[in-house]
Parts: sequence; C-alpha cells; structure tokens
Amino acid sequence: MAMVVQANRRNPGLGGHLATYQSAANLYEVGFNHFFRAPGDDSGGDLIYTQGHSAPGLYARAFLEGRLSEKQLKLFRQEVDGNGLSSYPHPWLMKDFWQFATVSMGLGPLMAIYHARFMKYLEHRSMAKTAGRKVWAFLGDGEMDEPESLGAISLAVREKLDNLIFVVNCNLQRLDGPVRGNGKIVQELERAFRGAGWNVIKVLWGANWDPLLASDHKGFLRQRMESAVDGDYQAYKANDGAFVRKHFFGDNPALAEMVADMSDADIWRLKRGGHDPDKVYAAYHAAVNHSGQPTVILAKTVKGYGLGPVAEGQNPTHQLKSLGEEDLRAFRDRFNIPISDDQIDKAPFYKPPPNSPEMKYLRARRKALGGSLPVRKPTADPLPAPRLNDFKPLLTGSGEREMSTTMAFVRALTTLLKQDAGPPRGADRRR
Ligand SMILES: Cc1ncc(C[n+]2csc(CCOP(=O)(O)OP(=O)(O)O)c2C)c(N)n1
Ligand SMILES: [Mg+2]
Repeated sequence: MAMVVQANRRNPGLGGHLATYQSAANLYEVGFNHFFRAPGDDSGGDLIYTQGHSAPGLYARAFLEGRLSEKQLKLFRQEVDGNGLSSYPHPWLMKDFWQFATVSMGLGPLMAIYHARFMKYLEHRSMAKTAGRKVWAFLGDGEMDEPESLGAISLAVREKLDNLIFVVNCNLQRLDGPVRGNGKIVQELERAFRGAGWNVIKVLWGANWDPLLASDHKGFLRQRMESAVDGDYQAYKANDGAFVRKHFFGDNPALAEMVADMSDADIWRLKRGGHDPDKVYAAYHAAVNHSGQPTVILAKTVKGYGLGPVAEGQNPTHQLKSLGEEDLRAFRDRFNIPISDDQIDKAPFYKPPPNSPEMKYLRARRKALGGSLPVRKPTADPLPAPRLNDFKPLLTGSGEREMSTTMAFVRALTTLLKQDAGPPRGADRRR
C-alpha cells in the first residue's frame, strides 16, 4: 500500500493498484507459507501465475525477505534503466524475478493449462521429471469473463491435469463495478467448471460462520445465503454490521433471532472464506492431494479488504491509488502497524525487526519450501542464430508455384527445429 501511495504522491500519473492485493493477500500468503515450492536441485518447483495487478503485494513480500531494496520500491513503475519494479509481472523487465507475463486478462489461465499439459507431456515421454510439480494460477472473477479464461478448461480435464490448480479470487468486483450484480458469479463458475469435469472447491465462509451454520437446523440461513445476490453482498460490505443485521438476517425472524446475542461489531466480523487462513489452507490441502482431475478453488473475498470505508467493497476501489491521512491511520490501526501519528502521513515502508516472530516465521517457512518465490532461474544455453543459407530453399522458392503463408511458416519452423533439437529425440521434439 505504501509503495503505491508514495509513487502516486510523487507523480499522480504512475498508477498501480491497492484493492486487488488486499482481497488476495491471504490467498497468496497461505500458499507462500505452506504450499509453493521453490526450484531446487531435484525439482523445478511449482509454477505460480499471479494476477498481474496484484504485483504490489508480491513486491512487498520480496522486500521483507530482503530481495528488494527500499530504493527499488521507490521506483515502482519507473523501471527505466532497469533499477525499478515493473508495473506488472514480466520476465523481460525483471529477468531473475518474474517467470510469466500475466496482466492481459485471460493469458494466465490459458497459459497455465497448456503449461500443466506440457509438463505431463515431458514426464510421459521421459524428457524431464515433472511429477509432483504444480501449476497454480491466481485469477480474478472479472478475468473469468475473458473468452481465453474458460476456452481451454475441457482440455485440462481430457488430459487429467491434476498438476493444475486455479484459485479464482471472487471479490465480486472488476474494474468499476460488480462482476454479476443480479446473479452469483461463484455459482456460475461452479456450474461451468463442474460441467466441464473439474474438481471444484468453494471457500465461501470464514470459521466464525460455523456455529451459525451448525445451528441452522431448518436451513433458513443456507436459503438466505443462496437468495442474496452478489449486489446484495456488495451492499453489506459497503455498509456496516447494523446494515447486515437489518438487510441480511432481518429478512426472516428466525435468522434475526439467531444473531440476537451478537453485537453489530460481531456481525461485521463474520468473515468471507477467502480471508480465513484455516479455510484457505484446508482448500489448498485438498487441491494438492486430489488426483485425476484439475482443481478450481472459488474463494469469496472483499475487494479492498482492510482499506477502510473509502475502499472496502466500494465500486471505484479498483482505481484507488492513494489514501489520505485519516485513511492511513485507520489502516495502521486495523493491522496494528507500529508507526507513530507524526510519521503516518508519509505512508512510510515498514519492516518488522529481523528477530520479530513474524520475520522469523516468514524466513523459516520459505526455507522449508526451498527458498524465495517468485524466482526465475534461466538454465537453458542460448541457441546459435541460424545461418541464412539454411533458409535458401525457402527464400528462392521452387520456381514452380507460389507458396502459401502457412507452408512458408511451417518450413521455416522445421528448418529451425532441425538444427536445434538434434538427435536422439529430434524427430519427436520437432513433431
Ligand atoms: C484483456 C484485458 N482487458 C482489460 C484489462 C484492464 N483490467 C485490468 S484489471 C481489470 C479488472 C479486473 O477484475 P478482476 O479480474 O475481477 O480482478 P480483481 O482486481 O477484482 O481481483 C481490467 C478490466 C486487462 N488487464 N486485460
Ligand atoms: Mg474481481
């Protein structure tokens, strides 16, 4: 948050996003602390496709790990001369850091499917050991409307890609409003994925809903959860506990009775599943241990979670680039960040001391999982440039008839692959 706010105070045109990572932080952190394995000597590790515009949060984590400096954070979106941090993931701009380019929505889900499929291909032909490695793709619920996002999901089932896990951050919002105001995006995505043959896991409600659900003997609460559409859920999070009591629980006297002993603050604290680390952990654990099918996790969250009334669940939250002093204070108090009143307006970076429990934990978890992520370790040797002469038949033509573009392209590719793939499996690789 501080990185984006500082950048936009210096130059209001710089842009960046606050609300997306706020909704996804917990989804990433559970992965980083418990599941994502870094590349090591015996395995290439897991492959993580991140939502492009959640990059600020991933930079923040790398800063805590000491991989990025304060100077680099100050050059967010100012990577001229190679010293800053790129707006979005791209290995061209940060070649030791990002593995994949993702920000054009739809690229991530499509590439993740083909990536997982190619890993199986290599394993099945004994060309590389990829068994046990996972491809994780973190996606937005608005992103799922891109044709590319759903375009290849049946292939993932046909090829039994149990090395593939989609995590869809269902914050119910996209650029400037709801993904489905009068419908339910989670239910809709569940139908599409289940219909295609995926393993579907929904993470909708945090643990503090559990006692309410356990006492819901007549199913009124479940019915109410179903009947409220995404626009309603947006309105609840854009208001407060009293509003939720009146408009959600107040719909049915039995439900109003169910929460009669709870304060408005307790009602407000009833969390969505994507903000509950235990529930997210349980979903990831089930996903990595599932075999024979790809898994999609539909996690319900709040866009702008923790940013306070200016941003939490508000329609313009995606475009929010800066916060005023009051909002910064509220953010600090909400997350217990030890920054004094006279410093807070500068939106300073904060790094807990190296020996604090949180920093020890962060380091210990990444050590157990093989090192830092994201990381890109190029291992392939550069390919020699082909000789022009190798393309001679193409350049001169047969003299008998004109060649189609397709034919010329295929021949050019064949010429390239012939010299680079080499024996013994050259033919197979070329194919
Ligand atoms: C193909 C494409 N079109 C438009 C954009 C601009 N854009 C960036 S984020 C965004 C909305 C994202 O909504 P969602 O996928 O729900 O992500 P959220 O921020 O809510 O997690 C859009 C339209 C883009 N990045 N790629
Ligand atoms: Mg969204």
